[in-house]
Amino acid sequence: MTTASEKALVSSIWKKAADFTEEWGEDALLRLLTVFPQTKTYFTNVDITPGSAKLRAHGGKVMTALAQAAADIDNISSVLSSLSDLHAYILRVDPVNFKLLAHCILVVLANRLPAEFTPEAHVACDKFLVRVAEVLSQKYR
Ligand code: ZNH
Repeated sequence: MTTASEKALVSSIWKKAADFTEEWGEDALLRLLTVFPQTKTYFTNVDITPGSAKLRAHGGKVMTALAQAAADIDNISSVLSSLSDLHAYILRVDPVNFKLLAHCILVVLANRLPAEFTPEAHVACDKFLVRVAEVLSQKYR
C-alpha cells in the first residue's frame, strides 16, 4: 500500500524529473544496457550507442510516461493503458526487465537528487515503479 506521504514524495521527485526527461532517461537506459546487456535485444529499432539522438528521445518518452503516471498516481492503470497494450501485445518485453529498468531509474534518481532521495523517498519510488511494472505487464496473459 502506498500512503499519502509516499504519494507526496513520489509526486515531488517526479516533478523534478519532468524537467530533465531526456537527460535522465538516457542515463537510465545506458545503465540498463550496460549493467544488464541482455536487454539490448529489445532495442533493434533504436541506435543504442551513447549520445545517440534516438536513445535520448526514447529515454525522454519513458521518463515522460513515468512523470505522467506520478502526476496521476491514483489512476496509473488508465494513464498507462495504451503503453500496457504496447508492451504486452507488440513489444512483448519479458516482465523481468521492468525490475531491471526500475533499478536503474532508482540509481539515476539517487544520483541526480541526492538530498531528496532519502530512504523514505527510495521506498516510495520503489513502490511506484513496482506498481508501474504491474500495470505494464498486466495484459500479458
Ligand atoms: Zn518501454 C517504447 C515506456 C519499460 C522496451 N516504452 C516505449 C515508449 C514508452 C515506454 C513511453 C514509447 C511509446 C511510443 O512511442 O508510443 N517502457 C516504458 C516505461 C517502462 C518501460 C514507463 C517502465 C518503467 N520498455 C521497458 C523495458 C523494456 C522496454 C523494461 C525492455 C527492456 N519500450 C521498449 C521498446 C520500445 C519501447 C523496445 C520501442 C522503442 C522504439 O522506438 O522502437
